[in-house]
Amino acid sequence: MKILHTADLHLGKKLNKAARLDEQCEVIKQLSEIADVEDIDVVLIAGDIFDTSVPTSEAERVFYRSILTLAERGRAVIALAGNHDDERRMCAAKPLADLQGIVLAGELDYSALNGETLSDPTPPPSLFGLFDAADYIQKQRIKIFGRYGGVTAEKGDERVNIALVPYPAESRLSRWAKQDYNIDYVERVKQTLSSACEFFDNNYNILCTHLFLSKSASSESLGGLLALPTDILPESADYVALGHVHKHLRICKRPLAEYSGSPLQYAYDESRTKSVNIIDTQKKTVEQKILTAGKNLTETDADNFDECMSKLEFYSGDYVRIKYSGEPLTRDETAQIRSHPAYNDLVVTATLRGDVKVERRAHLSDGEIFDMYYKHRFNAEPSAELKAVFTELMQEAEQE
Ligand SMILES: [Mn+2]
Repeated sequence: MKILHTADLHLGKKLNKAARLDEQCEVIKQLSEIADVEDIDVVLIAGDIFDTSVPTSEAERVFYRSILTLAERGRAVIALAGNHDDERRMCAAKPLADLQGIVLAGELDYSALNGETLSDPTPPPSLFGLFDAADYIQKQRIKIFGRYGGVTAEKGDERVNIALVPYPAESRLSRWAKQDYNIDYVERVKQTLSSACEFFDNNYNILCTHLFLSKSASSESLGGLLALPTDILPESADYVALGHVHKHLRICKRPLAEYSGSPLQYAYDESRTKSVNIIDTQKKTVEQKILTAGKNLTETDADNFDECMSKLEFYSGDYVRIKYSGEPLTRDETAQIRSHPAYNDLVVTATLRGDVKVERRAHLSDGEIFDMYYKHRFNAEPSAELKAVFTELMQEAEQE
C-alpha cells in the first residue's frame, strides 16, 4: 500500500490580517494530484486540522471539501486531532465520514467500531433515499477496520495497521483510560502510545500521533507543547507519522519517525520548503514530494519610504514583512505601504530619531527632562510645587 502523510493544515489560519483559505484549498488540490500520480491508498493527516478549537464555518466547509477531495478514487482518509483542534467538534460529522472510509480520530478508543469494517456495504437505512450510499462505498479501494487504538486498512491480501493517538493532552489522557497520577506525564504518554500499538502484528505497522518530540529532552517547548524524549516511541512501529513541527524532520531512526511538516509556510521564521511524505509499505521506503502551492513569506529590511515601496514591488507575489529602521514615516506614507497588495506587516525597529533624542537629552538636566516629559504627557507646564517634589526625590535617589 502507499500512504501519504501530511499534517498541520491549520485551516482558517490567518497571517496577520490576511486570510489564507484560498491557498489552503490550492494546496489540498496539489495533495490530491500527488495522491493520484502516486496511486495513494491512504491519506494520513497527523493533527492540527484547524487553527483554532472553534473554527469558522468557512474553515469547516474547506475541511469537509478537502477530505472528500483527498478521498477521491476510493482512497481512505484519516484525520487526527492535534493540540489546536477541539477533538469533539472535529469529529462531529463522524457518522457521515465513516460511510466513506474517512476516519475522524479525536479519541483514542475506537472499540465502538467493534472491529466492523467502516466501509460496510449496508449503509444505515436512514441514508437510503438521500444518496446511493452503496454505490459510493463500492468505489472504495480498501477496507478500513476499527481496532482498539486505531484501524487496519486492507487491500486485497495486504494489511496495514495504523495506531491513532490524537494529541495526548493531560485532560484527554484521563478520559481515554484510567490514569495513575503517581506516574509522570512523559511515562503516561509512553504507556498510551504502547497500548494503542498493542494490535500491531507482522504486517506493516504505523503509529500516527501529534506530539513535540526532541532529541535533547530538555525543558524545550514549541507552540505550547513541552518536548518529549524520542524513547517514548514504541519500537514495534515501522513508521511513526508525526504532526506539530512545521518543517520536515526525521526525528528518530529506530523506530523511523518523521514530521511531514505543514503544507504551507505559516510563519516568517519557518522553512520555505514544504513537502509531504509518501510511504511504500511493500518496499518499506519513505520519500518526500515537494509542494509548491501557496505564497512565500518574505521578511526584508528598509530604511526609507521609497525602499519600502520598491521592496513591496520586488516581492509582489509574496507576503511581505518590512523591518523598518529610518526616519519616522508620515501617516500618508504608512497608508501607502499598507495598501500595497504584497504588504503584510510593518515592524518599526530602533529608529534613528530615537538615537538622536537620547543624544540631545544627554545635555539636559533631570529637571529639564521632567519638564519635557510633563509637557508631552499633559500638554501643560508642571507646577512649581510638583517640580520641587521631583527635584527632592531625585536628590534622595542619588544619595541612595
Ligand atoms: Mn500542533
